[in-house]
Amino acid sequence: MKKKIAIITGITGQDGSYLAELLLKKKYIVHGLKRRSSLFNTERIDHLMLDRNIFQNKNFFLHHADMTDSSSINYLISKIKPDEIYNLAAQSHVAVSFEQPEYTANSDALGPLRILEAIKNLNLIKKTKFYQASTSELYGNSDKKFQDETTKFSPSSPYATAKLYAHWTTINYRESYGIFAVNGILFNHESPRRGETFVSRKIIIGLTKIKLGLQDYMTIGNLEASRDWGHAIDYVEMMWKMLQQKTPEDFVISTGKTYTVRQFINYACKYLSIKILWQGEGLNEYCIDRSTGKKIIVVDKKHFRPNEVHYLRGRSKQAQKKLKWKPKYNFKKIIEEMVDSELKRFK
Ligand code: NAP
Ligand code: F7E
Repeated sequence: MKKKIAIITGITGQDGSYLAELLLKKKYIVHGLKRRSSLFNTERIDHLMLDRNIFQNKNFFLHHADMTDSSSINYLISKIKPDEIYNLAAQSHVAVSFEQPEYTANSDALGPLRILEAIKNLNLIKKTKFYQASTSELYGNSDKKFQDETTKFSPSSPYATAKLYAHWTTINYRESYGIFAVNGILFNHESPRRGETFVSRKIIIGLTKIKLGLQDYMTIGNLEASRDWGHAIDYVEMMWKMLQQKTPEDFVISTGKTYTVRQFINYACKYLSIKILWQGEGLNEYCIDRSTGKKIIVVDKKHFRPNEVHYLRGRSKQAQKKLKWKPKYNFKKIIEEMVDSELKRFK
C-alpha cells in the first residue's frame, strides 16, 4: 500500500515531535518544517534523525521554512504534495504575544492562511487535508463552567486573537472551497518536552533543582489561574484521528478537570517530598520549605500578564463519542512523569 505523506509545521516543538513519532509508527513519510536558528533546535527530534531504520527507509525529512514566508511554504507544499498537513508552528507563548503582537499575528494568523491558500491554488483541494492547532485560549474569560464546541469565544491576548483569525479562516476555507480543514481546540497539554518557560515545566524544573540543591528559590506569577491540563502524547493522537474522519469537523480536546497553578505546585512538592507552607498574600505571598524555613517560591509581579485568563475547563463529549477520546494520563501522572524526567536529567 502507498505510504501516506504528511507535512508537520512546528516539528521542533513539543507537539510536533510527538506527532512525528506517532506518524512514523503508522508508516507515514513525514516532512518536518523547521525555521532557521543560530543554535541547534532539533533536540526533541534528534532521536528520530539518528534512528537507522527511519533514516534508511527515507521516511523522515526536514526542510527550512517559516510561517511568515509564503514562498518557502508554497514551494514545499507544491513539491511534496502531502496527503495531510498538521499546522503546529506558532509563536505559542501567551505572555510573549503581548510583547510581540504583530509578529504573533503574522505567524499564528497569516501563517495558516498562507498554507490554506497554497492548498487551494496548487489544486490540492481534493488531496490535502489540513489540521489547525486551535486553542482553549479562544474562550478567554468565559462565564461557562465548562467550555465546548458551542461556547462563545472571547479572546483575551494577541495570541488568542491571532488564533481566532486562524480558527475562522480554517472554517471559511472548508465551507467556501470544500477543503478538508479542521480545528482541534486543544486545552493545555504538557509533557517532559514542554517548553521551559510554560508554567508546568518551569515549576517542575525549579522545584527539582531546589530539591537537588542546585537552586535556592524560584519566582512565580498568578497562583490562582486554573487550567485543564492534559498530556501531549494523548493530544497528538487526537490530531491524527480528526484527519481520519469521514467529514471534517472541529473538536474540543480536554480532560474535563481543572487545577490551579498553586495545586500544581502543591502536588509537585508532595511528589518530591518537599514539605511546604504558604505565607503572606497577593504580591507578597511566598512559600517556605518547612524543613529549612527558607523561602523557595516567591510571587513576582513580572510574571503577571496585562490580561489574564483565569479559568479553563473543557468538555469533550463530541470527541469522546466520535473520536473515542479517552486520555491515558491524569493530572498526577503528568506531574510525576515530568518530575521523574527532570530528576534523571539533573542527577
Ligand atoms: P511549541 O513547543 O512552542 O512549538 C512551536 C513550534 O513552532 C516550534 O517548532 C517553533 O520552532 C515553531 N515556530 C514558531 N514560530 C515559527 C515560525 N515563524 N515559522 C516556523 N516555525 C515556527 O508549541 P506546542 O506546545 O508544541 O504547540 C503546538 C501548537 O499547538 C502551537 O500552534 C500552539 O499555539 C498550539 N497549542 C498548544 C497548546 C499546548 O498546551 N501545548 C494548546 C493549544 C494549542 P522553534 O523550535 O524554532 O521555536
Ligand atoms: O500559563 C500562569 C499564567 O504560560 C498557564 C500555551 O501552550 O496553553 C498555553 O498557554 C497559567 C497562566 O500557558 C507563571 O498566567 C503563573 O494563567 O503555562 P502557561 P497558557 O498561557 O495557558 C494554551 C492552551 C495555548 O494555546 C498556548 O499556546 O499559569 N502563570 N506564573 C505563569 N505562566 C508562566 N508561563 N510563567 C509563570 O511564571
